[in-house]
Order: sequence, then C-alpha cells, then structure tokens
Amino acid sequence: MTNVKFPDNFLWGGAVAANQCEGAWLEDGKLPNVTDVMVGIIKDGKTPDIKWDGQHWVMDLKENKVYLSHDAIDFYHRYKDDLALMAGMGFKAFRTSISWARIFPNGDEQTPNEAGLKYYDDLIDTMVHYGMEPVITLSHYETPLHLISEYGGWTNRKLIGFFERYVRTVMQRYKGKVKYWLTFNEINNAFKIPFAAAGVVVDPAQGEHALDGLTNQMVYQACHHMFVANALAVKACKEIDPSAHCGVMCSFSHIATYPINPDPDNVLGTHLFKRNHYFYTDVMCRGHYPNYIKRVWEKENCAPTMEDGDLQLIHDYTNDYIAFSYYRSSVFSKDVEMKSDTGGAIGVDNPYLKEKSPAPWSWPIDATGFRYVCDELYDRYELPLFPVENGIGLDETEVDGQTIQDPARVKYLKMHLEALKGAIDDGCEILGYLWWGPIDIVSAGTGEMKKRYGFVYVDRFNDGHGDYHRSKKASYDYYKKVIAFNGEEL
Ligand code: BGP
Repeated sequence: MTNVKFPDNFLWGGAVAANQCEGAWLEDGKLPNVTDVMVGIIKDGKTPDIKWDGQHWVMDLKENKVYLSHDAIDFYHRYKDDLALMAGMGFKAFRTSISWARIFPNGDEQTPNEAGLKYYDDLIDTMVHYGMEPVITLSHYETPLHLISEYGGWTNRKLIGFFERYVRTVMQRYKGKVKYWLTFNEINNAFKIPFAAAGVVVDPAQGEHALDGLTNQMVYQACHHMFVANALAVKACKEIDPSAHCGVMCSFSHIATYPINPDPDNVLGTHLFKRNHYFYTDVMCRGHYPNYIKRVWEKENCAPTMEDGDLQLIHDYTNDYIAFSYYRSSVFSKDVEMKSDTGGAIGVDNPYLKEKSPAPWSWPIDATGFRYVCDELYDRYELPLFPVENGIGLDETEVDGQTIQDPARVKYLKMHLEALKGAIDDGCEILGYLWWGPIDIVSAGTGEMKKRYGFVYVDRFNDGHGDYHRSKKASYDYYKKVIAFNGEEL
C-alpha cells in the first residue's frame, strides 16, 4: 500500500464529550442531564440515581458514590490551555458535544440560557483560531434530566419539538463556524443502554428502578421520535447553513461481528445480529423503515405510534455522512448470548486475536476489523465515512513528572491508521480520523478516571483526588509527527 495516501484536507484530530470532560455540572445555569445521575452508563445503566417522589422521577444522588463527571477534568475552565495542547499536535479537527442542558437547562424553555451559549461561543472560536474544524455532537448521552422527570423522556413526542428548538438555536448561532454536526451519539445503543442513549424511563408503578418493566415497544417509540428529530436536525442544517453537514453517529464496532465458524446457523445469526445495528443507519441514511423491522413489529406487536408526516420527513431529510466509533471486533456463536458495552459487542473470544487492552477492560485489538467496518458501511450506503472515535484505554500514573511511555497506545494507533489506509485503498471515502479521548477524561462505561485514552495525562483519580495538572505522554509526539506528514509515515 505504499502509494496509498490520506487525502489532502484529511481531518486529523480527536474527540471528547461534554459530560466526560467539562465538569462544572451546575455552573452558569446548567441543570443535570442523564449522565449526571450515573457513575458509568454501563455500570449504572439500569439503575440511574433517580427516585419516584410520587409525581416525578427526581435526582437521588448517593453519598457513598464519587460522581467524577460532575467535575471531570475541569475542561469547562481549562479549555483554552487544553485546545492549545491539541493544536500543538497539529489537530485539524476537534470533536466535542454541546451540553444540551447548558443551552436549555430544563430542556423545555422557550429561550436559551445566554451564559451557556457564551461558553460555546468562545470554545468554538478557540478551535477556529487554531485552524481546527469543530465537529459538534448535539447530544452525547446528554438529555436534560427535567425532560425525563416531567415528560418521561424520548417516549414522549414533545421531545421532538424541544430538541428542534435547541438544534436551531445552536445551528443559527454557530453558522459559518461549524461545518460538521452529529445528532445522537451511538443511537444504536438504545436497547442496550436505554436511559443514557434514548432517555427512556418507565411507569413508576412497575418497580423500584426507573427501567423495571421496560418494553421493546417503548424503545422503538423513543427511537422513532429520535429519528424524526434527526430528520428535523438535517432539515434545519440545510436551511440554516447549506454548506454544513449533518451526520448520524453509531457504535459500529458492532458491525465487526464475525461468525464463530461456517455453520450456516452461525452465519445467519451473525447477519441478524448486525442488522439490529444497521437498522439505525438504514432508517436515517436510506430514509425509510426496512421491511425486516416491520416484520419484528408485527411478530412482537411492538410497533411505535407515528403521526402523519413523520415518514415523509424521515424520507426527505437523510444524513449526509456516517460518523462512527470503532474499538474492537467480536465473535458470534449461536450458543452464546451476545452482550455489549461502550466498546461494542461481546460474544466469544477470538483465538486469532492475541492482543488485548489491559485487564480489567480486556478489549481485543483488531485493526483489520476497522477496515472491514469501513468497507461494509461504504458498500452499503456510499456515503462519506468519518471515524470519530477510535482508541485504547490504559491504566497509567505519572511518577515524579516523568513522561509516561505508552508504546501500546502508539502501536494501537499505528495499526488502526494502516487499516484505515487499507480502507482508502479499497475505495472508501474517509473524511478524517478522530482519536477518542486525546486528553484523559472520565470513562463513559464505568465512570472512572483510571481508564485513560489520552496523549495528554490529567492528574485526577478514581477517588476524586488530583490537582488536574496536564502533561504530555510519549504518544503525543508520535501523533504530532503522523499529522505533520499527513499519515505518510506511520
Ligand atoms: C463510546 C462513547 C464514548 C466513550 C467511548 C469509550 O461508546 O461514545 O463516550 O467514552 O465509548 O468507552 P469507555 O469510556 O467506556 O472506555
């Protein structure tokens, strides 16, 4: 592949999410969102810290828990220095989310919170100043909590209008500055982590926890509302700034699911498992509900309720690029129930993959799977692809100011960039590459600091202590060199 080149203007950079880095969880008018009442969206996924007060679901934080995300890495106050560090690596793009509850703290206000907008004005201007393309997620597991308490979350149709108002507000404000928008982070995790990914809660009469008694119909209903909201975001984007792009965002490690052997039942089972994830892009990028899902609704009697005009909107306003996360592959066996977490699917071990991220996470490393996912997606949709999350979490502690040596991160990065070159060689159109967590942040799945993805180290620990000091790891210089030579030397 010596003559394969990354395109000119390739968007090299990194990605974070407001709820995992900003902290300042109740500052300048912001109110809680769904991730503020959890320590890890996988760990606390089914039992967020809310309770029924007789009328509403209300916040019920536990004294013995450390909610690291409430202060996170204090990016809210340190973003200028942090972006300067990213600029030092030559970043051409930086992805973060706008925290919906900073702009509309309850979610249902008529007018936005000016203090929240002011914060993002300066954040986005700072990125532009450094020549970085802002890549903005509109909701990265960040539905305002009030929309859960008062309306029951995304199963309520009213959320479509609240989301549209928020989207139009920020698209208007950042017109001409933000060219890449993403709607819902990893929307295809709706069934796995319904509270975080689809803001779903159930009738309190059902049980002790907010998700006891959850039905498939409720999740499909929330998804339908999110699909309509997604279409309205695409519409707003086209109307407000026709030069901007509005993408879908999915956890597509799931697509790198391999059958355990050629037993046709395993091959078919793998196909059916993957289709549960293609479902989301099939709707949002092809513009209609596929037959296979209508059959599921019929058989299980779980079709969502729709209103006139919904299907037309979904048809008319499809997303124009596909953003996705890729961390690892998995293996399907008809004898084992598939599970998943923030890294993707979990099936049986793959004996061909000898390397894993360190325990306790132990995510298998499979760069070829990255190329495979790009090829599958491009062949199916023929839309530009944007890998906006790829990375490895390692357990590291800086000792006496010594630079952290992180060869495992450098190796992971190099392997995955080689695989991406392979995908380009296979004919895929790739917009850029964003490393997940270029600066250490709070883990989404487990809510810990210990799992570090950064090229930049942050002095903060699981028990909450630390002075937030930043320092470069050895991988910082590696990525800087990669970017400087546009990936020619890996
Ligand atoms: C994705 C999420 C991110 C993120 C990443 C790594 O699913 O979009 O928010 O954090 O996974 O997961 P974790 O932080 O659990 O290691």
